[in-house]
Order: sequence, then C-alpha cells, then structure tokens
Amino acid sequence: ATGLKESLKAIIPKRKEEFLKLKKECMGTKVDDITIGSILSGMRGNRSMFWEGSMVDAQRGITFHGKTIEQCQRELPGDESGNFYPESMLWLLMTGEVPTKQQTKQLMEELAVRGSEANFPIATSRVIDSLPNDMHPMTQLAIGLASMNKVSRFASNYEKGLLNKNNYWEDTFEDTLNLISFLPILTGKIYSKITNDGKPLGKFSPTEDWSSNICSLMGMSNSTYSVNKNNFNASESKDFLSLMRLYTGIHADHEGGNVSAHTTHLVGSALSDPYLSYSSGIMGLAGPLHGLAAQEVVRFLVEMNGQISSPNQPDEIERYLWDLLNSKRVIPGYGHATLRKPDPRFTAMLKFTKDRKSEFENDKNVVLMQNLSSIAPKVLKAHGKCQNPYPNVDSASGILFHHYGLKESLFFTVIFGCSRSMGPLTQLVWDRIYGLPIERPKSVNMETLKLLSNSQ
Ligand code: FCX
Repeated sequence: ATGLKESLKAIIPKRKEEFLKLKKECMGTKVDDITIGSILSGMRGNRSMFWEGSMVDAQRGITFHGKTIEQCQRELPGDESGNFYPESMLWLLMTGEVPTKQQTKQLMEELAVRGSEANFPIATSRVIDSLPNDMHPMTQLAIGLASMNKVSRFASNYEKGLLNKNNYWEDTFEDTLNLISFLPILTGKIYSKITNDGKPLGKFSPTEDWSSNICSLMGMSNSTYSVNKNNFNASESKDFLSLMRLYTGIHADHEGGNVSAHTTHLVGSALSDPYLSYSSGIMGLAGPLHGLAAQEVVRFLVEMNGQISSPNQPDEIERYLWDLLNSKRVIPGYGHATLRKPDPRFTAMLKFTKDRKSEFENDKNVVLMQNLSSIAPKVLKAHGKCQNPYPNVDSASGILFHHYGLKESLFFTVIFGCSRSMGPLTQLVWDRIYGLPIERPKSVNMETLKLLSNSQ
C-alpha cells in the first residue's frame, strides 16, 4: 500500500485536468442568483464556494465525497465498535477514496510519529505554558495553533523564495499533516491547564492512534498513568474512546460555507500558512451560534432537569420549552442554517446511546436529551418561526462527554476543533493544487442597494 502523499500525488493530474477544463470552457455558466436578500441574509444558500470534501443536503444531511455517515461506518476502516477511524476519514477527505486497512494503519503511524513529544514545537509549549490557566480553552487553542506558524514549512519556504504555484500544495500538505498530528498534545496541554494546573494528565504513545492519544492526554483512559482524574474502568475507557472516534470522525467537515471552514479557506486564500489559516477558523468555531452550541445544550439540559420533576414528563418539558421561547430565547441544539431534517450526526450519536442502554438509562440528562428529540420538534413547529425544528449534532454531543466525566463544557469546542481541522485543511491543500486565487467578493453599500432596487 502507498502512503497518503503518494496516493494524493497519483490522483492530482486527472483532477487538475478536469478543473482546468471547467475553468477554460465553463466560466460563464450561471450557478445562482444573488439578490438583495442574499446580501442582507448571510448569503444563505447561495452556491458561491468551491468545496469538495463534503456536501450538506437539506434532506440527507452531510455526505463525505458522496458517502453518508452510515456508508462511512460500513466502508471506512474502523474499530470493533463499528466506528470508522478519524484517520480513515482524513484519507477519504484528502483523496476522495476509501483507504485500505493497511493504508489507514500507515497513516495512523505517520501521524503518531509526526505528532510525538519530540516533534511537538517547543515554542508552542512555551506559549501555552505562559497563558493563564483560566483563559478560554478556545483562545488557548487558537493561540497555540497560530504559534505553530514558527515551524510552518510553507511559511518558511515561501519566505526563502523556494516555492512556486506548482509546488505550494506540497508544503501545505506537510503543514496540514503536522498540524493534525500536533493536536493530541496541544489538546492535552490545554485540558491539563484548565483542570490540573498544567500538570500532565497522561502520556503520548507513538504506538496509539490519534483519538486514543487525545483521550490519554486528557487523562480519559484507564491505560494512562496514575494522575488519571477519572479512574476509568476498562469498559468506560473503551466507550469513551469509541465516543471520541465517533465524534471526531463525524465532525471532520460540514461543507465549505460554515464559519470555521469558510474562514480557513478565506484566510488561506491570502497564502497564509495552514496554522494561521486554521487558527482563524478556530476563532470562528468559538462563536455561540457555531461550535459553542454543544456547551449551551449541556447547561440547558442540566438547568431544565433542575426544574422539572423527571425527564420522562413530556408536559413539563413542553411547558419549559414554551417559557423559553416566549422569553425570546432559542432552544439550543435545534435548527440549522441549511439542514431541513434531523441531523444524521445527531442520529449517529443517539444510536451510540441506544447501543449502550444500560450505560445511559440512569443518566437523567441523557434521557432528557433523548426525549427532547421527539418533543422539541413539535413545539418548534407550533412556534412556527424556525425553518428546521429538528435536533442538530450539538444537541447530543456535549451531554455524552459530560456523562463520561468531561464536565468542563468550555472544552467541548476544543475537541470539535481537533476534528474540524480535517475538512478545511484538506480543502486548503486542494485549493493550492488547483491554484485558487485570493477570495475577494465585492461589497456594496446601502445607496447601491437602493439604486439597484429602484431600477428593477
Ligand atoms: N429555537 C428557537 N428559535 C429558533 C431556533 C431554535 N432552536 N432556531 C431558529 N430559530 C428562530 C431564529 O432565531 C429566527 O428568528 P427571528 O426571525 O426572530 O430572527 C427564525 O427562527 C428563523 O431562523 P432560521 O432561518 O430557521 O435559522 P437560521 O439559519 O437563521 O439559524 C441557527 C440557524 C443554527 C443559528 C439557529 O437555528 C439557532 O440559533 N439554533 C440554536 C443554536 C444551535 O443549536 N446552534 C448549532 C448550529 C450547528 F449545529 C452548527 O453550525 O454548529
């Protein structure tokens, strides 16, 4: 089996030829209409970005190179609990092809070597160590990633004048794999700062896969050494690892227009290196209407459980939801900018709980999450405002982390950030393979819009 870079190299000529043909022959083809409504409503639904790794269909939800989550679970190499490895998703996103087991294993090993303690950027360790322990974990993540620009091959070779348009992609690829491989240690460092005064919670293992290392470095594995703050037993540890693989696998990409992906692409279009580009994406992921929603959901479920007599009381839940809506607040974890059906990522998480009934049946927050998924859509439909009354992925993810003892809800988005590196950065590699130009839409002011509206 060949490695990821060789496999990528082999498919570039054909894909580039197709791209150039489209660029030469079809530049005038109309794709969408831009109205004043699009300009004033966040360009919702306007097809105006090029993105290959995944697509979100309003009805089907996410597909990765055309494959639904269920197909990915069937086809991509994974663990014995039925989850594909995030490494195999990374391969799929980068090449559009399903890797063999051998290729997945090779990529796991490659990431573990690139991301080892010895290779982790010293400057980043120092930067993270110097930050206040109580600084928002997403701020720490963005700073940590931006500081890695010091070891960027793209930035350094560009500065030395060694790069040209044809080889931009190679250093972008190297930085991308390095960035992804550094995430377990970076994540572990941040988690240890917010929970353990910066003292390590676990050890990096060069023989473990990417998700296992994330769990170990957070002290969420029974195989890590004694400072393990949760003292997981073997089966909890195995389930938490499964959850980590599931979560980081299905959050890897969500087409191009979401804030974190779009930001990474936009900043990268200025030829900023992958570390700077993704650090910017992380800043967007930190927004409450984007990645932070999972943490809102946990607060919401815990608060609601404090005020209702039981999570099995639909009438009380309905009343609580109406009070919330009447006070002009949103139901966190519900609705979506493009989806119009339940989020298949939510369905995958719900299945995770159903497959482990005995583990979750006594957790009233998880039970409330499950029950809410049939009650809240009815209430939101009756409320009549939102276009999608169904649960999105955030309505389940945080509360499952919470169940296993990960109570620092501000940290959930850091794990989201580990996963989301894969889609936007593989796209950045392809942006550079195709030689996409700097992104620069034309902006218009109110006068122009008024003139345009009067002239039609
Ligand atoms: N509860 C109550 N009202 C809601 C709602 C919800 N969950 N979702 C949407 N609405 C309201 C909107 O506030 C808006 O009201 P307005 O006209 O008074 O401003 C109206 O319904 C129409 O909104 P809609 O077009 O359906 O939704 P948008 O595309 O504008 O916004 C988000 C989509 C996701 C931001 C919105 O549904 C929301 O705020 N949901 C709650 C937060 C959340 O779960 N975010 C996670 C998003 C996602 F998974 C991710 O990207 O990470």
